[in-house]
Amino acid sequence: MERRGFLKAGTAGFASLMTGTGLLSWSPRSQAATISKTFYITAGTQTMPDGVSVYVKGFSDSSADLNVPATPIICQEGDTLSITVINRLAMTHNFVIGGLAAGDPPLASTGDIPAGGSGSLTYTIPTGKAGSYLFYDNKTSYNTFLGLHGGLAIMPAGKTDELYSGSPKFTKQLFWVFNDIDPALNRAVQQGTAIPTSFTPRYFTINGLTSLPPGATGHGDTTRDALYDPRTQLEGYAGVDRTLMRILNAGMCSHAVHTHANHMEWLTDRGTVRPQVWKKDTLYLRNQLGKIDAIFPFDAPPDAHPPVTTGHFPMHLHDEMSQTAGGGMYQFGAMTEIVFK
Ligand SMILES: [Cu+2]
Repeated sequence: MERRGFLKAGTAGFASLMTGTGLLSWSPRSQAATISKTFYITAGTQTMPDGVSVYVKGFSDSSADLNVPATPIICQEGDTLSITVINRLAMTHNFVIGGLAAGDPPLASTGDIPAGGSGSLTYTIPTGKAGSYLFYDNKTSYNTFLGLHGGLAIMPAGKTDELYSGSPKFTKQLFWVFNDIDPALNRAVQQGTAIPTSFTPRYFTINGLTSLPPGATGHGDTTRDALYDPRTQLEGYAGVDRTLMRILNAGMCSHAVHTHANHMEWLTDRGTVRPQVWKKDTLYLRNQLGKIDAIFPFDAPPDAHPPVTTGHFPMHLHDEMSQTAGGGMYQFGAMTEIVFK
C-alpha cells in the first residue's frame, strides 16, 4: 500500500483527472528554446462507468492533481527538453520517452526516481525527430497501464501545419492516447499483493475517459464523457479543419481505429513515415507502445446521399471488447464523436 500522495478522485473530483485544454496549441519559433516541465507522480482512484473504483497513477501537473494521461508536451526540433519528475509515492519509478534517443530501446530516461525523491532528464531534440512520442514509466512491466504515460509532440522547426517536413498539412492537432485497465492488476499494486500473471482488461479509455452514451449518467459532460471531451472529440467544418490525430497506445491490447464520415490519411506507423499516404477507414494500432499518425480531412462525407456537410459521426474501435466496460456494458468504451459543424 502506498500511503504518500494518495488522492481520492470520486465522481465529484473526476474533473481533477482531466485538466487538459483541448486541442494542442502551437506557435512556431525561429529560435530553439528550453521547454521546462515538472511532473509529480501521484496516485488515487478513478471511478469507472459501472461504479467500480480503480487505483491509478499519473504524471500530474501538481502534487494535488491526478492526470491520466499526463498533460501533453509540445515543442519543436532543436528545443531542449528539461523534465523534472517528483515522485510522491513510496515506490521507485522512472520517466522515459520512447523512440527518441539513440540506443536499443531508444529511450531518453531519468533513470530511477526513488520513493519521495526526484529525477530529471535533459535532452536536446535533433533535426529529423519531428513526430509523436509516448512518455511513460518502464520501471515495471505494468506501470504504463496504471496511468503513468502521456504524449509528446515534436513539430518540425518553424512549422505550424506539418507532422514532419513536407507532410500533408493540417490545421488542428490532438492526441488520442488509448489505455486498457485490468482492475485486478491495479488492485494488486495498490495493496502490495502478487502481480497477476494474466491480464483481463475490463475498461478501455481514450485520453483517460470512456464513452458515456445517451441515457448514461454524465453523458455530454465534457470532463467525463469521451464523446464530448474537447481533448478528444473531432470537430470542424467540412473543407476547412483538417485535423491531425497523434494516436498512441499505452495499453496491452491492439486496436482497430475506425472513423465514420471520412477515411483517414495514414501518415506513420510506429514512428516511421509511410512510403505513400493511404486513405483508410480503419487503422491498426499495435499494442504496447504502438503509435500511428493520421489526418482526418473533414471532407464532405462522400457516401452520404443526399449530400451533407454537417452532422455527428462516431470514431470507435473495431475490436468489440474495447467498446464495453465492466465485462459487457456496451458503448461504454473507447470512442468519441466526429462533429461536422
Ligand atoms: Cu462504425
